[in-house]
Amino acid sequence: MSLSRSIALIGAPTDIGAGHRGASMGPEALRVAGLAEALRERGLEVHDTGNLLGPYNPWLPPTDGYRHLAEVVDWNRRVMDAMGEQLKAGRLPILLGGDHCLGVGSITAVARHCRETGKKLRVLWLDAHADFNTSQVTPSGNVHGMPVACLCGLGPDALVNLGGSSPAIQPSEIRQIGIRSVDQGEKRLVKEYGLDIYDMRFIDEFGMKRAMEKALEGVDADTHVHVSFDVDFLDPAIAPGVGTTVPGGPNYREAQLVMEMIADTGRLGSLDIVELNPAFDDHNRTGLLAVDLVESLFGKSTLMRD
Ligand code: B3U
Ligand code: MN
Ligand code: MN
Repeated sequence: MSLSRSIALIGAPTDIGAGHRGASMGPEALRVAGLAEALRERGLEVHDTGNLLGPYNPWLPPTDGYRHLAEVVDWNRRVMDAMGEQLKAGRLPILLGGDHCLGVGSITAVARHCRETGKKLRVLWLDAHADFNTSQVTPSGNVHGMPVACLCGLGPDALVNLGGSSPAIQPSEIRQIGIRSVDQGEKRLVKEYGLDIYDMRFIDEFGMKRAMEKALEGVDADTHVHVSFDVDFLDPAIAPGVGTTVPGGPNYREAQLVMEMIADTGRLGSLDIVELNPAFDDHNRTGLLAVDLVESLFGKSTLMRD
């Protein structure tokens, strides 16, 4: 098992890239739901590094197709540095978002770490949305709808080049699972860039097992697996605590299977938990569910194996 036994929690309390306020409360909701304790229970060493500090949300309309671009860049730089520092120290960093615009900083750090250590990278993007918008095609200007495009080299220079070179990742390094909401112009870009997507249609037809087998194809001993877990991936019936619910997502059993199959690879190297929005939640139900699923991601439910 290559999994680091030492975990670092990094809180990034911001909703700077989102269309609803409240994801800024995500890190605390995950702590209150017992994330650190649950991981310790798994025999892992957990260092909660606390929350990063960044600019407040001015809640302005978009300019030139982006909302709060300068603040988004600022937060992402802090996230990139914090994730990079923990990876360097040999810890498995867990980013507690915060909205999904932070995936740019997080995954830029992970990609750089992989280049430096000669590892292959596999990003598993669990989400209702493809997050592949640009300033030209975005319906909202919200940067949480753009991080995958930015990572693939499509977006504002400051985000695309956050780590000093572009693109941060190749489209062939990412697999998207659970997708069911893609905007019109975004669809064209996703096809043009050849993203490997296991959408709800695929999951309905072939099942989650097949989707995950395909998404994990090629993951081997030299692979660093990064999971970017947008909580709106889950069906809103079980996970109401997100800003942008999309009906028809994975149910509890399907979500558990996703986590278990990733755990079975033993290659998890880093994780984002993003878009948890306590302002929309019911007594932290979604936060508790996220912790439950993360436990499975760290091997809790592979009861029959060890
Ligand atoms: N695709 C839409 C909505 C959206 C994307 N990501 C989330 N919502 N969470 C947009 O605004 O880009
Ligand atoms: Mn997302
Ligand atoms: Mn989403």
